Amino acid sequence: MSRHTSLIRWVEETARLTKPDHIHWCTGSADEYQNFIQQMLKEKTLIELNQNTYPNCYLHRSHPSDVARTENLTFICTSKKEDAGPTNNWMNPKEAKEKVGKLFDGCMKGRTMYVIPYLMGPSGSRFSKVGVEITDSLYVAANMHIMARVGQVALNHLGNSDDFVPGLHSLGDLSPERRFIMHFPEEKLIWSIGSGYGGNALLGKKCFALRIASYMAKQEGWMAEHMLIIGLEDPSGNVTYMAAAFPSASGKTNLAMMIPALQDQGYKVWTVGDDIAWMYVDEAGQLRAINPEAGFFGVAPGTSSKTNPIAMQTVKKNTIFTNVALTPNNEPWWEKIGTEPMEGLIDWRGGAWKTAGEPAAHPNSRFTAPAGQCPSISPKWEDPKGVPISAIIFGSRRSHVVPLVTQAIDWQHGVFLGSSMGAETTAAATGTVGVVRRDPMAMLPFCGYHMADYFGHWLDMGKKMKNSPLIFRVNWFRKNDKGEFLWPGYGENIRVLKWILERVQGKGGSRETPIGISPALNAIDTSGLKLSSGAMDQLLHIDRDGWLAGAEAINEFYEKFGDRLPVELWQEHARLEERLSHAP
Ligand code: OXD
Ligand code: MN
Repeated sequence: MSRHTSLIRWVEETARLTKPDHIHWCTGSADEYQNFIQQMLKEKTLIELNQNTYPNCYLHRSHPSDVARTENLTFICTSKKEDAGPTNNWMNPKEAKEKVGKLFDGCMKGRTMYVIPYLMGPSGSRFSKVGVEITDSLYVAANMHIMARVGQVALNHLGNSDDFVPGLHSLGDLSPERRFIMHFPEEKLIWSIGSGYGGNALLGKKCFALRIASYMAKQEGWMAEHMLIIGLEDPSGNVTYMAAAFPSASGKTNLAMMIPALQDQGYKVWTVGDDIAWMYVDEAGQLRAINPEAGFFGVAPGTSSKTNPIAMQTVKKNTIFTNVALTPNNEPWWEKIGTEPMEGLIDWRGGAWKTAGEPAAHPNSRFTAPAGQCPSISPKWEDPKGVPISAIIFGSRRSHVVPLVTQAIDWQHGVFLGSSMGAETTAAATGTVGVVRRDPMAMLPFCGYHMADYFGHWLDMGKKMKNSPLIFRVNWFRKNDKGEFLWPGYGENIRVLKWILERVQGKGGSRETPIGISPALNAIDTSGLKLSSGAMDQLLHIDRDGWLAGAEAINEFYEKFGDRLPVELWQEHARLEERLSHAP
């Protein structure tokens, strides 16, 4: 099928190592997808959902120990340890290949090896890149059909070049003891074994489009970021594009598909992407972004026709659900879907749901759905040139201290805000949920090289831009003394986006504060919004003591990087402390 010699050589080498019974080259066709589905139904690794209400939708249940990304088993294998930096697990590439190579030896015996050429990014874009995933998981092959552009389109893009990112994946024996997600950025190579979970196994997503791509981006002068991309249409019909970084499971898909509360005023949100942005500076000095993915791999729990009606419509057809619960009517169900759990509900493990307090759907249960069928998909989502980015937003869950919105003073200060962002952990990765950790630019688990060099790259990229996008920090999750959310979130977040848009347009009332530029009193449009009394003051309040403690936490974090941390960030840190010390 392929005339690409280095690709064929790699496939042959891999087959010699993994010893599959059969090799299947994926074409990416609709027939092929249906064959995969039929085969999984036969093998009982997929359950057919109600085809009247959810046509072409299926449910997959993963192994109960394989339900989220495993950051502790994820490695960056650079030849020098210091190039992976203090925030990544590191293994020497030779040692990694020996150790994990043994696990791959014969791992596909009795199985079929699927070779999946795929394109990340729109067809015809010079910013799109080719990956080839080899896997022994049909579930992975089917999901890749949705998440990337698979088959000939990728081989066409490759042309005569051998510039593709190889990714070898096997389910192995699914044991966490023999689970490794390995990245070799210097060779642009991925090896993943022992997990079938999305972020560990759909290698185009986190492994290529973030970890390997961030390394390539640093070398080649572009940016690979954990960001959604939206177009905000204003009442005049103008569309302004924004990119926003939030840690996993913190509402990115909801924001990307928001139905704005201020629809009556003429605002509309267009979805370009919900998870990853590849960005570059064009000839005119404008930052532009493409969405490298072709589908959404979204968190199901909490998604409802109230919180995200667009996602609910998007997943009504052609969707693979993973680890959600199943109703007696054969429909998917999850916590906060908008209906009460019913008699006869089957939980994500496949047993009758009865345990009070135990969720029926796994908290990190997911849907995989084609982006093109999303009702709010932007007409520009596959524009080969990408979309021009006017604002960059950093957000995370913080119950206290961090205000609803703050604008950075300039690009350098914005890089400081992003690099020092703290976030409460979520169920998207294994480990404790709800503890604050530093998650710079929401990239902590996804940066394929030394994070201090990554900050330096951000600073350098700013210098290449003529009109760099304005940078903002947002927090939808601030709580009052009773532990209740102060801000309603979801569609109401448009009120914050409206202020951001006004700032981009050189309008929007503002005031200087020790931590950056805040909205002036009444600058956030709260028309028609019932907030409890004093809530807006609390939402925008600058908690001086909290920020002083925060500055100390940033200090500790920055110290990890030693003298590799760009001096500009220490300058910003000193300025923050200085401004706080003079604050009333
Ligand atoms: C995701 C994640 O799946 O960030 O997008 O974990
Ligand atoms: Mn993500």
